[in-house]
Amino acid sequence: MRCAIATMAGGSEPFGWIPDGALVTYGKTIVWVGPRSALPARYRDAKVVTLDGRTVTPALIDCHTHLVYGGHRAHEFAMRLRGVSYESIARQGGGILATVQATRAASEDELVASALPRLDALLSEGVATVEIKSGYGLNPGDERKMLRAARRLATIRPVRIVTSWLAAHATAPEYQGRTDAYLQDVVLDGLRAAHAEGLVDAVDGFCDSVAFGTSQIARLFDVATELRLPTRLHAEQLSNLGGAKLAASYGALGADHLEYLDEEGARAMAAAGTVAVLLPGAYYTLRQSRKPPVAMLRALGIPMAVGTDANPGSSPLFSLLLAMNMACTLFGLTPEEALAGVTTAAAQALGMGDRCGTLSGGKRADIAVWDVEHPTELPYHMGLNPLAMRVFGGVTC
Ligand code: DI6
Ligand code: FE
Repeated sequence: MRCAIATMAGGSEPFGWIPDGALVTYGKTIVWVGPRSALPARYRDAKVVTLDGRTVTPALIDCHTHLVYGGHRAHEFAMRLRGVSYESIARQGGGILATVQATRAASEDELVASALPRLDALLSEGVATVEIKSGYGLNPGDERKMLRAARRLATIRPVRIVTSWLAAHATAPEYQGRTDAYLQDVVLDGLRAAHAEGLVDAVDGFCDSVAFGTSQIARLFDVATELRLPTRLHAEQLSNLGGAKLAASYGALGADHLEYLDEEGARAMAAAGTVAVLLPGAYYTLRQSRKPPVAMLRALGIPMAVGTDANPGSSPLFSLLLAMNMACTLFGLTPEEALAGVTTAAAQALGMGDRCGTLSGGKRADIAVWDVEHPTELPYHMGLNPLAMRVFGGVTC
Protein backbone atom coordinates (compact mmCIF):
# COMPACT_ATOMS: atom_id res chain seq x y z
CA MET A 1 0.00 0.00 0.00
CA ARG A 2 1.25 3.51 -0.78
CA CYS A 3 0.03 6.17 1.61
CA ALA A 4 0.76 8.35 4.63
CA ILE A 5 1.17 6.14 7.66
CA ALA A 6 0.68 6.72 11.38
CA THR A 7 2.46 3.61 12.64
CA MET A 8 1.95 4.48 16.36
CA ALA A 9 5.14 2.46 16.83
CA GLY A 10 7.21 5.18 18.49
CA GLY A 11 10.20 6.87 16.93
CA SER A 12 10.98 10.55 16.72
CA GLU A 13 7.90 11.66 14.75
CA PRO A 14 4.57 12.17 16.55
CA PHE A 15 2.14 9.35 15.61
CA GLY A 16 5.14 7.45 14.15
CA TRP A 17 4.28 9.50 11.07
CA ILE A 18 5.61 8.53 7.65
CA PRO A 19 4.30 11.10 5.10
CA ASP A 20 5.04 9.02 1.99
CA GLY A 21 5.05 5.45 3.17
CA ALA A 22 4.60 1.90 2.04
CA LEU A 23 3.23 -1.03 3.98
CA VAL A 24 3.59 -4.65 2.87
CA THR A 25 1.39 -7.46 4.12
CA TYR A 26 1.69 -11.20 3.60
CA GLY A 27 -1.27 -13.33 4.62
CA LYS A 28 -2.49 -12.11 7.99
CA THR A 29 0.73 -10.31 8.87
CA ILE A 30 2.50 -7.02 8.23
CA VAL A 31 5.94 -7.78 6.85
CA TRP A 32 7.35 -4.33 6.17
CA VAL A 33 6.52 -0.67 6.93
CA GLY A 34 8.62 2.37 6.09
CA PRO A 35 9.21 5.30 3.75
CA ARG A 36 8.29 4.39 0.17
CA SER A 37 11.78 5.36 -1.00
CA ALA A 38 13.25 2.64 1.23
CA LEU A 39 10.96 -0.19 0.05
CA PRO A 40 13.21 -3.25 -0.41
CA ALA A 41 13.52 -4.42 -4.01
CA ARG A 42 12.06 -7.84 -3.17
CA TYR A 43 8.64 -6.23 -2.55
CA ARG A 44 8.61 -4.16 -5.75
CA ASP A 45 6.57 -6.72 -7.72
CA ALA A 46 3.98 -7.17 -5.01
CA LYS A 47 0.37 -6.30 -5.82
CA VAL A 48 0.08 -2.56 -5.14
CA VAL A 49 -2.91 -0.78 -3.63
CA THR A 50 -2.40 2.95 -4.06
CA LEU A 51 -3.93 5.03 -1.32
CA ASP A 52 -2.59 8.45 -2.30
CA GLY A 53 -3.90 11.22 -0.11
CA ARG A 54 -5.14 8.80 2.51
CA THR A 55 -3.89 8.09 5.99
CA VAL A 56 -3.30 4.62 7.35
CA THR A 57 -3.42 3.77 11.06
CA PRO A 58 -3.59 0.55 13.03
CA ALA A 59 -7.19 -0.69 13.12
CA LEU A 60 -8.87 0.60 16.27
CA ILE A 61 -9.37 -1.43 19.43
CA ASP A 62 -12.31 -0.88 21.81
CA CYS A 63 -10.89 -2.37 25.02
CA HIS A 64 -13.94 -1.85 27.29
CA THR A 65 -17.52 -2.60 26.24
CA HIS A 66 -20.68 -4.21 27.58
CA LEU A 67 -21.96 -4.72 24.02
CA VAL A 68 -24.15 -7.77 24.66
CA TYR A 69 -27.32 -7.08 26.65
CA GLY A 70 -31.11 -7.24 26.43
CA GLY A 71 -33.43 -4.24 26.16
CA HIS A 72 -32.48 -0.60 26.59
CA ARG A 73 -32.91 2.09 29.24
CA ALA A 74 -34.04 5.16 27.31
CA HIS A 75 -36.69 5.86 29.98
CA GLU A 76 -33.89 6.19 32.56
CA PHE A 77 -32.22 8.72 30.30
CA ALA A 78 -35.44 10.73 30.42
CA MET A 79 -35.61 10.33 34.23
CA ARG A 80 -32.03 11.53 34.67
CA LEU A 81 -32.82 14.56 32.53
CA ARG A 82 -35.63 15.34 35.01
CA GLY A 83 -33.02 15.29 37.79
CA VAL A 84 -33.35 11.73 39.17
CA SER A 85 -29.86 10.39 39.96
CA TYR A 86 -28.27 7.22 38.54
CA GLU A 87 -27.99 5.86 42.09
CA SER A 88 -31.65 6.48 42.98
CA ILE A 89 -32.83 4.90 39.69
CA ALA A 90 -30.80 1.83 40.67
CA ARG A 91 -32.43 1.79 44.15
CA GLN A 92 -35.88 1.83 42.49
CA GLY A 93 -35.04 -1.42 40.69
CA GLY A 94 -33.81 0.24 37.51
CA GLY A 95 -30.17 0.54 36.50
CA ILE A 96 -28.08 -2.58 36.04
CA LEU A 97 -30.85 -4.80 37.46
CA ALA A 98 -33.33 -3.64 34.82
CA THR A 99 -30.91 -4.77 32.14
CA VAL A 100 -30.40 -8.05 34.02
CA GLN A 101 -34.12 -8.78 33.73
CA ALA A 102 -34.13 -8.06 29.99
CA THR A 103 -30.93 -10.03 29.42
CA ARG A 104 -32.20 -13.08 31.29
CA ALA A 105 -35.41 -12.95 29.23
CA ALA A 106 -33.50 -12.88 25.92
CA SER A 107 -32.32 -16.00 24.11
CA GLU A 108 -28.71 -16.31 22.98
CA ASP A 109 -29.88 -15.70 19.38
CA GLU A 110 -31.71 -12.55 20.46
CA LEU A 111 -28.62 -11.27 22.27
CA VAL A 112 -26.54 -11.84 19.15
CA ALA A 113 -29.13 -10.09 16.96
CA SER A 114 -29.41 -7.05 19.23
CA ALA A 115 -25.62 -6.73 19.63
CA LEU A 116 -24.94 -6.87 15.87
CA PRO A 117 -25.98 -3.30 14.95
CA ARG A 118 -23.92 -1.98 17.86
CA LEU A 119 -20.92 -4.01 16.73
CA ASP A 120 -21.44 -2.84 13.14
CA ALA A 121 -21.36 0.77 14.35
CA LEU A 122 -17.92 0.14 15.85
CA LEU A 123 -16.63 -1.75 12.80
CA SER A 124 -17.79 1.02 10.47
CA GLU A 125 -15.27 3.26 12.23
CA GLY A 126 -12.30 0.98 11.68
CA VAL A 127 -12.47 -1.12 14.86
CA ALA A 128 -11.01 -4.64 14.53
CA THR A 129 -10.85 -5.80 18.16
CA VAL A 130 -13.62 -5.46 20.75
CA GLU A 131 -13.61 -6.50 24.38
CA ILE A 132 -17.06 -7.61 25.61
CA LYS A 133 -18.03 -8.30 29.22
CA SER A 134 -20.68 -10.43 30.84
CA GLY A 135 -22.37 -8.88 33.87
CA TYR A 136 -26.07 -8.68 33.03
CA GLY A 137 -26.90 -12.34 33.67
CA LEU A 138 -25.80 -12.52 37.31
CA ASN A 139 -26.35 -16.28 37.43
CA PRO A 140 -23.93 -18.83 35.97
CA GLY A 141 -26.18 -19.83 33.07
CA ASP A 142 -27.11 -16.36 31.89
CA GLU A 143 -23.56 -15.08 32.30
CA ARG A 144 -22.36 -17.93 30.07
CA LYS A 145 -25.17 -17.20 27.60
CA MET A 146 -23.87 -13.62 27.29
CA LEU A 147 -20.30 -14.78 26.65
CA ARG A 148 -21.43 -17.37 24.09
CA ALA A 149 -23.31 -14.61 22.28
CA ALA A 150 -20.15 -12.46 22.41
CA ARG A 151 -18.02 -15.28 20.98
CA ARG A 152 -20.57 -15.88 18.20
CA LEU A 153 -20.25 -12.30 17.00
CA ALA A 154 -16.73 -13.12 15.82
CA THR A 155 -18.10 -15.93 13.66
CA ILE A 156 -20.52 -13.61 11.84
CA ARG A 157 -18.33 -10.53 11.42
CA PRO A 158 -14.61 -10.11 10.64
CA VAL A 159 -13.61 -8.98 14.14
CA ARG A 160 -11.64 -10.28 17.11
CA ILE A 161 -13.71 -10.51 20.30
CA VAL A 162 -12.04 -10.68 23.70
CA THR A 163 -14.31 -11.66 26.60
CA SER A 164 -14.29 -10.71 30.28
CA TRP A 165 -16.13 -12.42 33.14
CA LEU A 166 -17.96 -9.61 34.98
CA ALA A 167 -20.38 -11.49 37.24
CA ALA A 168 -19.02 -9.19 39.99
CA HIS A 169 -20.94 -6.29 38.41
CA ALA A 170 -23.89 -6.23 40.84
CA THR A 171 -25.42 -8.67 43.33
CA ALA A 172 -28.23 -10.65 41.70
CA PRO A 173 -31.75 -9.76 42.95
CA GLU A 174 -32.26 -13.22 44.48
CA TYR A 175 -29.09 -12.74 46.56
CA GLN A 176 -29.84 -9.21 47.88
CA GLY A 177 -28.30 -8.86 51.34
CA ARG A 178 -26.23 -12.03 50.80
CA THR A 179 -23.38 -10.67 48.74
CA ASP A 180 -20.79 -13.14 50.01
CA ALA A 181 -23.00 -16.09 49.05
CA TYR A 182 -23.50 -14.49 45.62
CA LEU A 183 -19.75 -14.12 45.30
CA GLN A 184 -19.18 -17.79 46.06
CA ASP A 185 -22.07 -19.37 44.12
CA VAL A 186 -22.21 -17.18 41.04
CA VAL A 187 -19.01 -15.16 40.67
CA LEU A 188 -16.45 -17.80 41.69
CA ASP A 189 -18.16 -21.12 40.92
CA GLY A 190 -19.64 -19.61 37.76
CA LEU A 191 -16.19 -18.44 36.64
CA ARG A 192 -14.80 -21.96 36.92
CA ALA A 193 -17.65 -23.34 34.80
CA ALA A 194 -17.41 -20.60 32.18
CA HIS A 195 -13.63 -20.98 32.02
CA ALA A 196 -13.99 -24.74 31.57
CA GLU A 197 -16.22 -24.00 28.57
CA GLY A 198 -13.52 -21.76 27.07
CA LEU A 199 -15.62 -18.63 27.35
CA VAL A 200 -13.36 -16.43 29.46
CA ASP A 201 -10.31 -14.46 28.31
CA ALA A 202 -10.03 -12.25 31.41
CA VAL A 203 -11.68 -11.53 34.75
CA ASP A 204 -13.24 -8.15 35.58
CA GLY A 205 -15.10 -6.70 38.57
CA PHE A 206 -16.86 -3.51 39.64
CA CYS A 207 -15.07 -2.25 42.74
CA ASP A 208 -17.16 0.56 44.20
CA SER A 209 -19.23 1.47 47.23
CA VAL A 210 -22.36 0.62 45.19
CA ALA A 211 -20.90 -2.73 44.07
CA PHE A 212 -18.06 -4.88 45.51
CA GLY A 213 -15.34 -4.07 48.04
CA THR A 214 -11.63 -4.75 47.71
CA SER A 215 -11.64 -7.89 49.88
CA GLN A 216 -14.39 -9.39 47.69
CA ILE A 217 -12.51 -8.48 44.51
CA ALA A 218 -9.35 -10.00 46.04
CA ARG A 219 -11.19 -13.33 46.44
CA LEU A 220 -12.19 -13.14 42.77
CA PHE A 221 -8.68 -12.27 41.61
CA ASP A 222 -7.24 -15.14 43.68
CA VAL A 223 -9.36 -17.54 41.62
CA ALA A 224 -8.40 -15.74 38.40
CA THR A 225 -4.73 -16.17 39.33
CA GLU A 226 -5.27 -19.85 40.06
CA LEU A 227 -6.89 -20.26 36.62
CA ARG A 228 -4.07 -18.20 35.03
CA LEU A 229 -6.54 -15.67 33.71
CA PRO A 230 -5.54 -12.01 33.41
CA THR A 231 -7.49 -9.42 35.40
CA ARG A 232 -8.93 -5.95 34.88
CA LEU A 233 -11.08 -3.84 37.18
CA HIS A 234 -13.70 -1.06 37.16
CA ALA A 235 -12.00 1.06 39.81
CA GLU A 236 -12.40 4.51 41.35
CA GLN A 237 -15.38 5.45 39.13
CA LEU A 238 -17.81 6.88 41.71
CA SER A 239 -15.69 6.62 44.87
CA ASN A 240 -12.18 5.62 45.95
CA LEU A 241 -11.95 2.21 47.58
CA GLY A 242 -8.34 1.54 46.58
CA GLY A 243 -9.38 -0.68 43.67
CA ALA A 244 -6.59 0.49 41.38
CA LYS A 245 -3.95 -0.37 43.99
CA LEU A 246 -5.54 -3.78 44.51
CA ALA A 247 -5.69 -4.41 40.74
CA ALA A 248 -2.04 -3.42 40.39
CA SER A 249 -1.08 -5.83 43.18
CA TYR A 250 -2.47 -8.64 40.99
CA GLY A 251 -0.62 -7.32 37.95
CA ALA A 252 -3.95 -6.41 36.32
CA LEU A 253 -3.83 -5.51 32.64
CA GLY A 254 -6.03 -2.46 33.20
CA ALA A 255 -7.80 -0.33 35.78
CA ASP A 256 -10.78 1.41 34.23
CA HIS A 257 -12.67 4.73 34.80
CA LEU A 258 -10.35 6.15 37.53
CA GLU A 259 -12.11 9.48 38.14
CA TYR A 260 -11.32 9.12 41.88
CA LEU A 261 -7.82 7.66 41.47
CA ASP A 262 -5.29 8.95 44.04
CA GLU A 263 -1.52 9.14 43.83
CA GLU A 264 -0.96 5.93 45.79
CA GLY A 265 -3.13 4.00 43.33
CA ALA A 266 -1.46 5.63 40.35
CA ARG A 267 2.03 4.82 41.63
CA ALA A 268 1.01 1.20 42.16
CA MET A 269 -0.33 1.06 38.58
CA ALA A 270 2.89 2.56 37.21
CA ALA A 271 4.99 -0.02 39.06
CA ALA A 272 2.81 -2.92 37.89
CA GLY A 273 2.46 -1.77 34.27
CA THR A 274 -1.33 -1.56 34.64
CA VAL A 275 -2.93 0.49 31.85
CA ALA A 276 -5.33 3.34 32.75
CA VAL A 277 -8.50 2.85 30.70
CA LEU A 278 -10.36 6.15 30.36
CA LEU A 279 -14.09 6.04 29.61
CA PRO A 280 -15.32 9.54 28.83
CA GLY A 281 -18.73 8.30 27.63
CA ALA A 282 -19.72 7.34 31.19
CA TYR A 283 -18.28 10.57 32.61
CA TYR A 284 -20.35 12.51 30.06
CA THR A 285 -23.58 10.52 30.43
CA LEU A 286 -23.54 10.65 34.24
CA ARG A 287 -22.48 14.30 34.09
CA GLN A 288 -19.71 13.60 36.57
CA SER A 289 -17.74 16.56 37.83
CA ARG A 290 -14.53 14.81 38.72
CA LYS A 291 -12.12 13.91 35.93
CA PRO A 292 -9.46 11.19 35.93
CA PRO A 293 -6.06 12.64 36.94
CA VAL A 294 -4.61 12.71 33.43
CA ALA A 295 -1.63 14.95 34.32
CA MET A 296 -0.61 12.50 37.06
CA LEU A 297 -1.03 9.47 34.76
CA ARG A 298 1.08 11.23 32.14
CA ALA A 299 3.77 12.23 34.65
CA LEU A 300 4.04 8.65 35.88
CA GLY A 301 4.25 7.29 32.33
CA ILE A 302 1.12 5.15 32.71
CA PRO A 303 -0.30 4.24 29.28
CA MET A 304 -3.79 5.66 28.79
CA ALA A 305 -6.32 3.65 26.78
CA VAL A 306 -9.69 5.03 25.69
CA GLY A 307 -12.83 2.88 25.39
CA THR A 308 -16.53 3.44 24.72
CA ASP A 309 -17.78 1.54 27.83
CA ALA A 310 -20.73 0.84 25.49
CA ASN A 311 -23.60 -0.15 27.80
CA PRO A 312 -27.32 0.59 28.11
CA GLY A 313 -27.06 2.70 31.27
CA SER A 314 -24.03 4.86 31.92
CA SER A 315 -22.57 5.00 28.41
CA PRO A 316 -24.86 4.29 25.44
CA LEU A 317 -21.97 5.22 23.16
CA PHE A 318 -21.12 3.14 20.11
CA SER A 319 -18.57 5.42 18.47
CA LEU A 320 -14.92 5.04 19.36
CA LEU A 321 -14.10 8.14 17.29
CA LEU A 322 -16.46 10.16 19.49
CA ALA A 323 -14.90 8.60 22.61
CA MET A 324 -11.53 9.87 21.30
CA ASN A 325 -13.00 13.34 20.80
CA MET A 326 -14.43 13.30 24.33
CA ALA A 327 -11.13 12.10 25.78
CA CYS A 328 -9.47 15.17 24.23
CA THR A 329 -12.16 17.77 24.96
CA LEU A 330 -13.32 16.54 28.37
CA PHE A 331 -10.15 14.95 29.80
CA GLY A 332 -7.41 16.92 28.02
CA LEU A 333 -5.71 14.16 26.06
CA THR A 334 -3.73 15.24 23.02
CA PRO A 335 -4.93 13.88 19.66
CA GLU A 336 -1.86 11.63 19.61
CA GLU A 337 -2.67 10.30 23.09
CA ALA A 338 -6.27 9.70 21.99
CA LEU A 339 -5.14 7.65 18.97
CA ALA A 340 -2.63 5.74 21.11
CA GLY A 341 -5.55 5.18 23.51
CA VAL A 342 -7.47 3.18 20.90
CA THR A 343 -4.43 1.45 19.36
CA THR A 344 -1.19 0.79 21.31
CA ALA A 345 -2.49 1.38 24.84
CA ALA A 346 -5.76 -0.45 24.13
CA ALA A 347 -3.80 -3.45 22.81
CA GLN A 348 -1.72 -3.41 25.99
CA ALA A 349 -4.90 -3.21 28.11
CA LEU A 350 -6.00 -6.46 26.45
CA GLY A 351 -2.60 -8.13 26.81
CA MET A 352 -2.22 -8.10 23.02
CA GLY A 353 0.52 -5.52 22.60
CA ASP A 354 2.71 -8.13 20.92
CA ARG A 355 0.07 -8.80 18.23
CA CYS A 356 -1.74 -5.59 17.37
CA GLY A 357 -2.03 -1.87 18.07
CA THR A 358 0.89 -0.66 15.93
CA LEU A 359 1.85 -0.93 12.28
CA SER A 360 5.17 -2.71 12.31
CA GLY A 361 6.71 -5.86 10.90
CA GLY A 362 5.38 -9.03 12.53
CA LYS A 363 2.11 -7.51 13.76
CA ARG A 364 -1.33 -8.59 12.56
CA ALA A 365 -2.43 -6.81 9.39
CA ASP A 366 -5.35 -5.06 11.14
CA ILE A 367 -5.39 -1.71 9.37
CA ALA A 368 -7.67 1.30 9.01
CA VAL A 369 -7.46 3.60 5.99
CA TRP A 370 -8.95 7.07 6.39
CA ASP A 371 -9.92 9.88 4.04
CA VAL A 372 -7.97 12.38 6.12
CA GLU A 373 -4.68 14.18 5.57
CA HIS A 374 -3.46 13.73 9.11
CA PRO A 375 -4.50 11.56 12.10
CA THR A 376 -5.30 14.65 14.21
CA GLU A 377 -8.50 14.85 12.14
CA LEU A 378 -9.77 11.59 13.68
CA PRO A 379 -10.56 12.93 17.19
CA TYR A 380 -11.27 16.43 15.81
CA HIS A 381 -14.45 15.72 13.84
CA MET A 382 -17.65 14.80 15.63
CA GLY A 383 -20.21 12.67 13.82
CA LEU A 384 -18.19 12.43 10.62
CA ASN A 385 -16.83 9.02 9.73
CA PRO A 386 -13.86 9.28 7.35
CA LEU A 387 -13.12 5.53 7.16
CA ALA A 388 -12.21 4.49 3.62
CA MET A 389 -11.17 0.88 4.20
CA ARG A 390 -10.84 -1.62 7.03
CA VAL A 391 -8.40 -4.52 6.76
CA PHE A 392 -8.76 -7.41 9.22
CA GLY A 393 -5.97 -9.99 9.23
CA GLY A 394 -4.86 -8.92 5.76
CA VAL A 395 -8.37 -9.11 4.30
CA THR A 396 -10.18 -5.96 3.19
CA CYS A 397 -13.70 -5.94 4.54
N1 DI6 B 1 -19.66 0.90 35.46
C1 DI6 B 1 -20.43 1.44 34.56
O1 DI6 B 1 -20.37 2.59 34.20
C2 DI6 B 1 -21.32 0.42 34.02
N2 DI6 B 1 -20.92 -0.73 34.73
C3 DI6 B 1 -19.96 -0.39 35.55
O2 DI6 B 1 -19.43 -1.22 36.27
C4 DI6 B 1 -22.77 0.70 34.21
C5 DI6 B 1 -23.59 -0.37 33.60
C6 DI6 B 1 -25.06 -0.04 33.57
O3 DI6 B 1 -25.53 0.98 34.09
O4 DI6 B 1 -25.78 -0.86 32.98
FE1 FE C 1 -17.85 -0.69 32.17
